[in-house]
Amino acid sequence: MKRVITYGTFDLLHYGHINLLRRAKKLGDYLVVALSTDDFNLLKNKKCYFSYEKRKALLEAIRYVDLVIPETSWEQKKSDMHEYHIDTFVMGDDWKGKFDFLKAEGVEVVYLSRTPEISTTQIKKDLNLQKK
Ligand code: C2G
Repeated sequence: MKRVITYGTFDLLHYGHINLLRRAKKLGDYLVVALSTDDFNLLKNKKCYFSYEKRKALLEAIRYVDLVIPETSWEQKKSDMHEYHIDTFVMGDDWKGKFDFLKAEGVEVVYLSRTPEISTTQIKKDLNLQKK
């Protein structure tokens, strides 16, 4: 059973997120998503539209996702690799190189290409433009 993990905020869930999750799952048999909590998002300077609980419920409804855990800090990744017996760590390539240190924990580190043109920020901008 090959176990994969990825991290993120996943607010206003869109097809870019789904493309990432689908490809991440393809790298193994079991996909863990570490979902940024509302408090951690404040640290990331991200203002979420949906609360952690709502974002978690959306992710749990995705066929590729097997487990959602809270991401509460930048520092938890190393221990997560051992606690969840992870074989492969996956992130979009906007993070390329940033998490290579996890190789020292014995995991494969994979950066997958981001889906172009779509982002939560862009969605918010577009919706704002349509405001009457
Ligand atoms: N993503 C993607 N294509 C997009 C948008 C996002 O592949 N068009 C990917 C990102 O690269 C990331 C994942 O979807 O791997 C989640 O994106 P965000 O919610 O924006 O995650 P982020 O805020 O980058 O959080 O500790 C790591 C952080 O929690 C990552």
